[in-house]
Amino acid sequence: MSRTALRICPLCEATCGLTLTIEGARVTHARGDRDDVFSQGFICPKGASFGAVDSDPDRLRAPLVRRDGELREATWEEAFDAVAAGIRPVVERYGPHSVGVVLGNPNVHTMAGGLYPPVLLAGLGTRSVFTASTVDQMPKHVSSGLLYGDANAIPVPDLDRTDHLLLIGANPLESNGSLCTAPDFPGKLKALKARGGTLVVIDPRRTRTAKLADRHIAVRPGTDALLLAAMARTLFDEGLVEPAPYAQGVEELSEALKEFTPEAVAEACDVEAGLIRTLARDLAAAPTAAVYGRIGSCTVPHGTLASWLVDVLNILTGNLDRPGGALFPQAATDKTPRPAGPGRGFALGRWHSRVSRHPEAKGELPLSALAEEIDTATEEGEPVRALLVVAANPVLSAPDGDRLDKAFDSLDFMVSVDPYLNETSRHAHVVLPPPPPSQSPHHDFAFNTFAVRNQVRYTRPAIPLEPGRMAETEILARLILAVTGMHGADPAAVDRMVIEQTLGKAVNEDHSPVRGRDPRELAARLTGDTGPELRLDMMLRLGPYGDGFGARPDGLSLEKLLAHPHGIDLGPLRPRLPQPLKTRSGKVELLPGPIADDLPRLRAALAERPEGLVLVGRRHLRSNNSWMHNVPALTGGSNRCTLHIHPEDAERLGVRDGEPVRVKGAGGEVTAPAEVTDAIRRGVVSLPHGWGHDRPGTRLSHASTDPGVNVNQLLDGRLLDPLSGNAVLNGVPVECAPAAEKLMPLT
Ligand SMILES: Nc1nc2c(c(=O)[nH]1)N[C@H]1C(S)=C(S)[C@@H](COP(=O)(O)OP(=O)(O)OC[C@H]3O[C@@H](n4cnc5c(=O)[nH]c(N)nc54)[C@H](O)[C@@H]3O)O[C@H]1N2
Ligand SMILES: Nc1nc2c(c(=O)[nH]1)N[C@H]1C(S)=C(S)[C@@H](COP(=O)(O)OP(=O)(O)OC[C@H]3O[C@@H](n4cnc5c(=O)[nH]c(N)nc54)[C@H](O)[C@@H]3O)O[C@H]1N2
Ligand code: SF4
Ligand SMILES: [Mo]
Repeated sequence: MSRTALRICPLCEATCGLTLTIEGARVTHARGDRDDVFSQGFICPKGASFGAVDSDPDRLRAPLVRRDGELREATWEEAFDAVAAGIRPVVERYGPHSVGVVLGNPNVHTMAGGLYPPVLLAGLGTRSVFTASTVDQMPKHVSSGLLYGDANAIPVPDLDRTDHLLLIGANPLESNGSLCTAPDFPGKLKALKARGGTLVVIDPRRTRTAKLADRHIAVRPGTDALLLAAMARTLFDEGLVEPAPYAQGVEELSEALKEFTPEAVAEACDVEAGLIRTLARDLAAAPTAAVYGRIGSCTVPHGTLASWLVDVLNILTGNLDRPGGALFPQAATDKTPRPAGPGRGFALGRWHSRVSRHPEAKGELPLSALAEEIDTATEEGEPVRALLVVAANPVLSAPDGDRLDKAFDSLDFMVSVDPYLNETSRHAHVVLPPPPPSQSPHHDFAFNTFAVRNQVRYTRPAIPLEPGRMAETEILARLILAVTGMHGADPAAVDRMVIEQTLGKAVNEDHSPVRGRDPRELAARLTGDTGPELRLDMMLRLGPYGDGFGARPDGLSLEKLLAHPHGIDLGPLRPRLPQPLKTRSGKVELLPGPIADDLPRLRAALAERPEGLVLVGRRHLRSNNSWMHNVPALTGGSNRCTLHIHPEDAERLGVRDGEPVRVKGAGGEVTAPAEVTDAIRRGVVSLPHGWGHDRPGTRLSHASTDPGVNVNQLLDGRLLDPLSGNAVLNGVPVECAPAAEKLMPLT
């Protein structure tokens, strides 16, 4: 007997609705849900393998606890006892900052990850917080914080309506999009072209996305900020700047960009000055246009400046906040919008990391600094002695995994919340495995705030929890209790506390639909089968489309959402300014102080020309960072850990297709097979990340048969974008030689 159930796909940011076929307790098939209000039936090869990902036999079924040096299966009770006994003494003896927290990428793909980490961090009171954001999009948060006063106010290109799309360092045909949640991104790009629009792609590789483009510019890695600055300069020089009534600092911006003429940047970027002018003119001339930058523009030395310039170009051409341009989505679980007006602004560097004095950004320290925060003693403060790792695999995903390996081994205590025993979790004293996605409820707290269309969807677990399993929401609630000295309390108390606090605050807010009401009366009205559902109901009802607990009877609630299993469409993106602004001026602040202070560094880059090869990354459609190489259906073919190298470079170095190449960077050396291809520009080589599954003590039976190498071992962890603390993962100098030859040391 088979049945079907709906499940939003958690395997990338596109959030497609899936229809799962279920036999017994197993997903045997996945297809796109044609009635899904957002994805309308789209599915990619990865989503089609949902069943294989879900039922991977290597997924842990029970907690592991280290005894006599070995990780062994244990009961949940034993596991949480061990967590409390391991963490509390560290907090009590060395203070809260001695407990580090690492939050990885899948937290934005789970309900648990959306609801509990903020409570965990507040409860612990630690400043030792590290997340995947600082190997990813932290530059964008910082530029948004500075421009708009809100680090989470990230404008999204209006893919369905734009006339002109400029993509920088993004390859949505493989990644399916990021900070731009759009099911069928490839189809949307084709539709743009079919309606007469223009697609421009800036990428040192001729990617599948670049092949679709009307114009592809193979920029020199790491120089996008210069290129974008010269485009902005051109807009000023040629009188193409549109008035921006909500912005301040246009004159100052024009002055600050003076030196960045197309001629001045052309050589550094390796893009002709005339072409840069054309790019700027085309952008200005399009009826509507959107500039969008992603990983390739963020994970570079000038990541924050490039991220800022992306928005500057949208603003100067009048495309920010207009249909067809780049707009701020409004998610159903956003906080009740407050009236427009000056806010508190965005602060950077309120504290610093202990060892290298990196400024915090958004309350986080650079993931690249995690190893030194553990393994280096200083006069001031305590090192990190215990670590809670939730859905992260920094040994492969962050720079210098070998050093992290050693640092993790030196910890007093480490907890991993992870379905796999992998390169990182093998160091833990306790591993707490969440159930597979089919057994978890789903709502996209994070991605709906980046979606190209406002919509809301919720799916309950497609399969009931197997005996012996614990929902990840409950795992995290119990973890919070165990590490904050409340071990053994009812996990529902965590949800009750959040509900009480949130409603208590809402009834005192002037703009709230529940102003003046009794929070207990409101709490009693919440519906849902679980704590997380009650919280979702509360957020929906207080939110911008909510029923306001009766104040707006037609509005959203969980009950209403459950009655719409394929979701509720909330319409296209709409102009929202000035409401989202939280700057002190109440305006878009075009040239914020920290940005102006960073411009001299960009000026210095005008003269930089890398002499040798530089390394960039790449993604493959059937993969996802470090944790999907264990599913046979998704590996093989072109999804391999090879070094892409241009034929001319290969010939010069004596490197032959398929033969091993030694690659050496400032942080170490790896050997990978060469894949000679002219789809990469000369002087650039590419390795994908997330590989290197050859470490002992893991349980990844398929991944370890074709382990690949860890590209991040080549990186120097000290190389950061200073404003955001984001790791530099692209445009890194390397040396390559056939494996038999000896490499010269890097200078
Ligand atoms: N060189 C280079 N390095 C990169 C990048 C790059 O482009 N180049 N990209 C960077 C980017 S953008 C990111 S986001 C990071 C990602 O780096 P991480 O945040 O470390 O994410 P993953 O490598 O995907 O590892 C995710 C971990 O979560 C576990 N997991 C999977 N599903 C779940 C779940 O439902 N619950 C829980 N609790 N755990 C789960 C997996 O087993 C795995 O251990 O990597 C970064 N590293
Ligand atoms: N299939 C798959 N999908 C994924 C992931 C995955 O691992 N696999 N990871 C998910 C995550 S965590 C994220 S953050 C997103 C990322 O989503 P994207 O940003 O779209 O990711 P990539 O496919 O790595 O595309 C980055 C592109 O930047 C180019 N690039 C490198 N350096 C530079 C540079 O200096 N300048 C310019 N202009 N371009 C440069 C690279 O050649 C590459 O083509 O993808 C998500 N989706
Ligand atoms: S595009 Fe992303 S969300 Fe959609 S089916 Fe593929 S992996 Fe899942
Ligand atoms: Mo990411």
